[in-house]
Amino acid sequence: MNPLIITAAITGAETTKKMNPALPVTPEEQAVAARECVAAGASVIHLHVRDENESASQSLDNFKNSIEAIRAACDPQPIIQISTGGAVGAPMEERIRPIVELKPEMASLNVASMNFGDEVFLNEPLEVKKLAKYMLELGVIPEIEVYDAGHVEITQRLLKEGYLKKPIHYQFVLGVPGGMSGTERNLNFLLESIQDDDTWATAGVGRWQKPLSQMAVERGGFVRIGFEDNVYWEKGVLAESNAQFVERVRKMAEAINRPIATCEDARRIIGI
Ligand code: KMH
Ligand code: ZN
Repeated sequence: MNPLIITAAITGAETTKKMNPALPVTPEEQAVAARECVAAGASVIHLHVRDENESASQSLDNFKNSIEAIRAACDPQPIIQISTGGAVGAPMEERIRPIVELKPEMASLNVASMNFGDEVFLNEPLEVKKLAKYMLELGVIPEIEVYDAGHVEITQRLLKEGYLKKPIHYQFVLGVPGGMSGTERNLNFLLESIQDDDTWATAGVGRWQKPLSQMAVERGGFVRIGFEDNVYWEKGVLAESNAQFVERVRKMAEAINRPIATCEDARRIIGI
């Protein structure tokens, strides 16, 4: 089977230390978390950053500090995938700036607006196109965040219109209240909607993380885990670290002899 790319979404924008005290928020904490995750088998770090009050931030300085700390701590070097989703309510200029200024290897791209818990996650069509165009021109590889049934079709329209190029890397983020849940039926629908030369991964939110990881491992997809999506190891038990989740996914792969992608494999597969 193809090597399994494991992405660690170590921090997120909405998770707080109140929800899990082990959440890494400072650059130093994120560096330790990233190092542990890479040692356990992760090859991509999906990165959100925080300010000095631990609030979600899209500031260049916060990104620079975290990236520098993670780079210094990790060997081999994971792909650092910058979040352009930020927190709900972050203005698009702030979400675009790190792409333009820092030109990361990879970044997330959210293609549609939706309810997100009790809030609205705004991704206006013209702004999405603007962000996608920057990524295309700067050679930043987008990972398309798919939360709901129509998002694959929106992505295919963006591809047709020239805002994206093949192959598309989909991240199925399932379980957000406002999007699709992480049932096998929903995953089947999404897999029927994408094309063979695209890649896909699952990011199960909350209780969906473990079963979706298992499905993706068995079916040739990639897996995202981490505190951004889930703070519980099992019902009622907090996870100790992001790396604990990476190890669980690695064991799922080992059980079926699926190799784990190295950082080098991940760059080759993603086309960096
Ligand atoms: N925080 C969510 C509203 C991304 O990183 O691109 C959006 C998010 C997606 O986390
Ligand atoms: Zn994110």
